[in-house]
Amino acid sequence: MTLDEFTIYQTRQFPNATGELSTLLRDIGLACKFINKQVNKAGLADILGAHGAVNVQGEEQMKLDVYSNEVLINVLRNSSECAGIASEENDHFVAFDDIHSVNSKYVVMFDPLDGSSNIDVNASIGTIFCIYKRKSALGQPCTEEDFLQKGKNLMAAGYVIYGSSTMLVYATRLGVNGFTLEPSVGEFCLSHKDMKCPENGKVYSINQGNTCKYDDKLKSFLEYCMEEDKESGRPFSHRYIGSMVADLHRTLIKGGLFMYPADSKNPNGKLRLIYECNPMSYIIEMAGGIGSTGTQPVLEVTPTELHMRVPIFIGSKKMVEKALSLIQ
Ligand code: AHM
Ligand code: MG
Repeated sequence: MTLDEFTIYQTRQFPNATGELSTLLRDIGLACKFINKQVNKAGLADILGAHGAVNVQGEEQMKLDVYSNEVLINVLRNSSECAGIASEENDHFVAFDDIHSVNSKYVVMFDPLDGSSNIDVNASIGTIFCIYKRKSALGQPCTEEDFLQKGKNLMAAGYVIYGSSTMLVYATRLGVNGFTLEPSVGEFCLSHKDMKCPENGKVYSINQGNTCKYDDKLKSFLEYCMEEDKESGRPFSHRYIGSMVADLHRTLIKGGLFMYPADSKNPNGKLRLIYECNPMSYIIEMAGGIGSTGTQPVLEVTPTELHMRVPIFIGSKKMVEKALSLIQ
C-alpha cells in the first residue's frame, strides 16, 4: 500500500473527513523525494561542482539544507491545503497569501534537513515536520498564533530519514506508520504498520562529551546507566549519531532513551521546540513512549517564540520515567 493509498484508506473510516490532511502528507512526501534525490548525490558534490559553485546554467548551487528548505516551501506554497509554514531555516514564518492558501485550514512547521553536519560523513540525516490546524480566521493570511500552539494540538507529525533506505514515518492520533521509499517506482510503501516504541530499552543516547557541563543529578543518572546490574541488563549500551532523526528512529524501533539536556552553557538545551522536540515527542507518544523536558511533558509547553529551545528526554516509557525519577 502506498502512502497515498494508506491515508485515503484511513480517511474513509471517518465519514466527515475531507482528505485535506492526506493531500498535505502527499505534498510533504513529494518534497522529501526531491530532497532524497539530492541527498543521495551529496558525495558527488566535489565531482559535479562544490556547493557554492556556479552550475552550467549559471545558477549558484545551493547547500543541501537551503535547497531542502526551498523545496518544502515551494511545494507547500503550491499545495491547496497549506496556509503557511515556519522553518528552522527562516527567522520568520511565511504566510501564503494567494486565494487558495488563505482559505486553507493547516499550517506546517519543519526542520528541512536535521543533522546536516552529518552529510559530509555519509551518516543518516532527516526532515522533521508537523501539522497544526490554524487558529486564525479563514480567508486571511495565517498569523503567528497559528504556529505558537502547544504540541498536544498537533494533527500529525512525521519525519523522513535518508539512511540506508529512505523512510517516511508519520503519526496521527490513529497511530504511527512507516513507509519505505521504493526507488524504482518513486513511491513510499507501507513497511512498518502500527509502530510501537518498546516499553523498555537498553540503549541511552546523549552527547556524553558534554558531561562536565551537566548538573550533578544528570551525572549520577549517567553513572546509573553505566553501572552493572544483571537484572536490568545494565550497563546499557551508549549510541549517539548526533543526528536526532537517526537516533530517534533507532529508539522508536528498538527502544531506548535519547537526551539533549540543559547544561551550564545552554540552560534550554539545543533542540528547537516546534521544529524538533514537538514533532518527535508526538510521534514517540503516539507509539506509547514519553517525551519530557525533564520537568513537564514536551507537548504541554506553550511556545513563546518560533525558535524556542527546550531540554528533552524522550523514548521508551520505563527508561524516561527512570531518568525523570533520578534527575528531578
Ligand atoms: P541542526 O538542526 O543544526 O542539524 O542540529 C540538530 C542536531 C540534532 O540532529 C542532533 O541530535 C544534535 O544536533 C546534535 O548536537 P551535538 O552535536 O551538540 O551533540
Ligand atoms: Mg535541526
